[in-house]
Amino acid sequence: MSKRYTITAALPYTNGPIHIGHLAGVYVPADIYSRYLRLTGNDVAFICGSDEHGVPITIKAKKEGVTPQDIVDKYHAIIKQSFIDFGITFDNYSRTSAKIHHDTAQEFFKTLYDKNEFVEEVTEQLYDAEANQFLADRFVTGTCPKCGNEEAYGDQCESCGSSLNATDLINPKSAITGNIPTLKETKHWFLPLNKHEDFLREWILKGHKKDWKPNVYGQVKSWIDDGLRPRAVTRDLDWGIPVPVEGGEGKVLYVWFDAPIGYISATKEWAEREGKNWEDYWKDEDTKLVHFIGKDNIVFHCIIFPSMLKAEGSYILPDNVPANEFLNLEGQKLSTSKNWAVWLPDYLIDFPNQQDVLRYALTANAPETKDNDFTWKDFQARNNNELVAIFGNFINRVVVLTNKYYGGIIPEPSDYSTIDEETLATVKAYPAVISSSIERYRFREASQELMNLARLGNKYLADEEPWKTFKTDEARTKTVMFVALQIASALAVLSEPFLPFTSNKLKSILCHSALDAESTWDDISSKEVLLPANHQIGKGELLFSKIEDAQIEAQLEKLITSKKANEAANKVVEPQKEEITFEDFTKLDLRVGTILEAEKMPKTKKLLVLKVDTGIDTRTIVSGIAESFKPEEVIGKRVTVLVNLAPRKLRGVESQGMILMTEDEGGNLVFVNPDTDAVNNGLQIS
Ligand code: B3M
Ligand code: ZN
Repeated sequence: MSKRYTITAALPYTNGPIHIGHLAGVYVPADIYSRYLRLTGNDVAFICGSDEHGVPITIKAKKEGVTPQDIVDKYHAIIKQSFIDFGITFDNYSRTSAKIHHDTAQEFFKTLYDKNEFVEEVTEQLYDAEANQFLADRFVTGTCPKCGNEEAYGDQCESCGSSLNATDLINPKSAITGNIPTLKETKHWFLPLNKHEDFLREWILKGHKKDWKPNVYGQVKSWIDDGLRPRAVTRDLDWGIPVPVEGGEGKVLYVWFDAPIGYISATKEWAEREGKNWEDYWKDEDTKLVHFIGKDNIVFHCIIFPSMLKAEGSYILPDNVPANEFLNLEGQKLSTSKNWAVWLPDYLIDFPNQQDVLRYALTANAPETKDNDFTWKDFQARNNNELVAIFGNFINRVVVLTNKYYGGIIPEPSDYSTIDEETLATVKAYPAVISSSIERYRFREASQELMNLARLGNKYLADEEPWKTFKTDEARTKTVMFVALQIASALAVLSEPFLPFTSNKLKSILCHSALDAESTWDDISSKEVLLPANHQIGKGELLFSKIEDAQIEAQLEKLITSKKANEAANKVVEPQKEEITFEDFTKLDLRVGTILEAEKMPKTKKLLVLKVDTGIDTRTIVSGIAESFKPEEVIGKRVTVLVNLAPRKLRGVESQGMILMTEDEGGNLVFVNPDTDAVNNGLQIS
């Protein structure tokens, strides 16, 4: 029976492109779910848009010397295109700088204001006198009072997910000047979350205990049990949605107050365009509202936004918030600022038309219950061992043999054998198997069930060997090929949520559009025949291609290089050290030496043990360069040595001196080499 769904996906900040972590955490699962609901006959509004306010955007604009509008216009277009490129089928992808959103958010605020749902209060807030600016959100960092994370922001700690007031931070520091903030009075409007504690306890802790993911339920329960506090929903900023009430001059709505309302304004925009009633999707109790987010957004979608909706009084509440955990990359946290990421536009340059490979690899390894790690090796394995060797191989054999034996015309089967009947019965069960996983937001599991269907097809062909029976038993061969084609057709339909591009290709290879009626999801389990005899299929094409080791190596090198370049570009030049006298300097005895021997210090990653001819003697020097140089690379190198440094023991080895090093623009360690063919000798002080 058809139902109505409003599916939202977290609005990405428009301060940069999106990367694989965004896809894995939010957008691919949301798209799988939305595609599946449509395929099974439901009325779906799949909604998203650019989150264009907030401090990260003003920081980026300041850094680049442009306006915040320039930044959001640039990245809104890039992000919107990435979603199109990766087949994320939003019904509307809007933006919070749109007028319809400003109007909707201001109207929402005004409704709560008129209902006295806010507490208006003058409080002391963090202030940076040098920057002449209040410090909210990411304008201030400090230690999280809950978990000790030293990089917490003024509104949230990304490490433990807690929502914070800036004045909660321990040792706060201005992100603008680095100064320690002072306190200054200012008026804001607070949403008294404490007033909604009973409602939240009843609605979530009792109402959703069973069907919300443990990671979500657990976080929400801990916040409610800790006791909720009023949260400021306005800010002293100039970029954002103006506060629409008396005394709101120079103030804007807190980005996390306005952004979730972006789901509503984007639905309005879509409904107007499609001639629908937006209130059916936000105010009808029969509509199921599901928010797809990352775990750092749980507090906003399970505590703050529902409290806003409840206070406003006319909206439905989310039925589920299946938040994913974080995806790491090659063992390190994905980081926009450190450029430790795989950006979607870059991926498509290196792997053109291979969106489904990434969708599949990210789904099969999704951080659904715990943080997980994306590795290029796993990406290659998923593609080569599953998509190519199982799914693609099965389809290729079916299509090639049907063309080779029957000119692409589906043969008339004879009586089914037991194995045929068992195989077809198993195929009929797959829609329910995959549906069950999807409806419980277990997309990893669902993707593996899809691959099991492809395995079934592969095994059926391998066991029945039509290429052998073709010469000896024409009737049997026709039956086997007929059954295999039914499996291929089922894959074409059931793969659409996961592998939309492949599904389209396969449907055109099998000429689904020439059928009287294209098979639906439910047809796979109810129809006796999906592809009838005498139906003409196409010639076929390889659905997937092998990914070579060299391609993976290139990606790993690219990661390292871009991270180092980013480190160098963002390198903070250490201020000059305390002044020394000429006498101090004359104490240094610097020599040009030659490295005669080198070996790795056992059980360490960083240390090489060197034998160095200093011109005075040959001595042992332990140097922390093992992550930049192999021992054999440094033998024979002329180096600058500080020879009169007091000896010291490192891991039991006495080091008698110091080799001078510096870094190149890529952040790689390099020797401070005298630009001369000086031999082992003292450096003259000129
Ligand atoms: N802009 C994304 C984030 O925190 C944030 C989501 C808003 S959803 C209303 O990464
Ligand atoms: Zn924390």
